[in-house]
Amino acid sequence: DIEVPESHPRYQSLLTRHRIEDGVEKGITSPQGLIAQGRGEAFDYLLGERTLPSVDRAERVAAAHLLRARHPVLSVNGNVAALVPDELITLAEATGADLEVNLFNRTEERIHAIVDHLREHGACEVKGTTADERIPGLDHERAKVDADGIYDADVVLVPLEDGDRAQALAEMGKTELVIDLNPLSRSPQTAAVPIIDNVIRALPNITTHARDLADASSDQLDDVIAGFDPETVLTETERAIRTGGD
Ligand code: PTJ
Repeated sequence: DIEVPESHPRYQSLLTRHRIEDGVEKGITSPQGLIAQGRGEAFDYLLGERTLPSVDRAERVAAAHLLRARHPVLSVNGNVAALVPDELITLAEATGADLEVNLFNRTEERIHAIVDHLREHGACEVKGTTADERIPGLDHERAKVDADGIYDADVVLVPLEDGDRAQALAEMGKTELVIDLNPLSRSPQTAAVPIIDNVIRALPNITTHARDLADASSDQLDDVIAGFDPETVLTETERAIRTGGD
């Protein structure tokens, strides 16, 4: 393990990088995950490495969707498994969501490595190994999902998803909650709830909102969801990136 002094101005960023490197070494994260992380870091830097107020609202709406869902699923890829394994499990517990490993560069080896990794972190059940259904409109490997997981879900949280699959899931009628630091990327643009934030900040904050809303009635959850406009988040984050302000 590397030692990064907490006083270092880029402490969080260095720690994050180290987790991704570690993920690649363990066979959890794909080498392309390093490139994705670099891209994400650039956007995070431009956003001021903070959760903007409109994004915090989106995270509350995401929590309401997960609590309101018939069958919520958190999709797990090689980057989030390396970066936020504990936070994924905590959010799944707080909202009653399933965890399902679903990869862009799918290999059985990496699926199993991620399932084992999440189990080591305390997850009871992790889906993604059955792969007995297909998302229509995608090529074979990327279409694979579990029949009793993402295929059946009505609400799916997809952190760092590629645009094609985000669109294909939306076309199946699923409510998509997309975490992606790039507001210009196609996946947050097709999402019901675009969350333009680092997964490292987004997941714990969605959990905080879920706990806060735990006793809310269905009507109260619907009110949280009804007032939400995804365009506002995309516009405000893009403006913040361009101007360095809120
Ligand atoms: O493990 P796999 O095979 O499923 O592959 C996962 C990656 C992420 C490698 C794959 O889906 C991929 O190549 O994604 P892209 O097309 O590079 O897109 C990743 C998006 O996530 C980019 O828009 C990044 O800006 C964004 N991103 C990267 N790191 C973070 C992030 N968003 C939020 N938090 C981050 N830490």
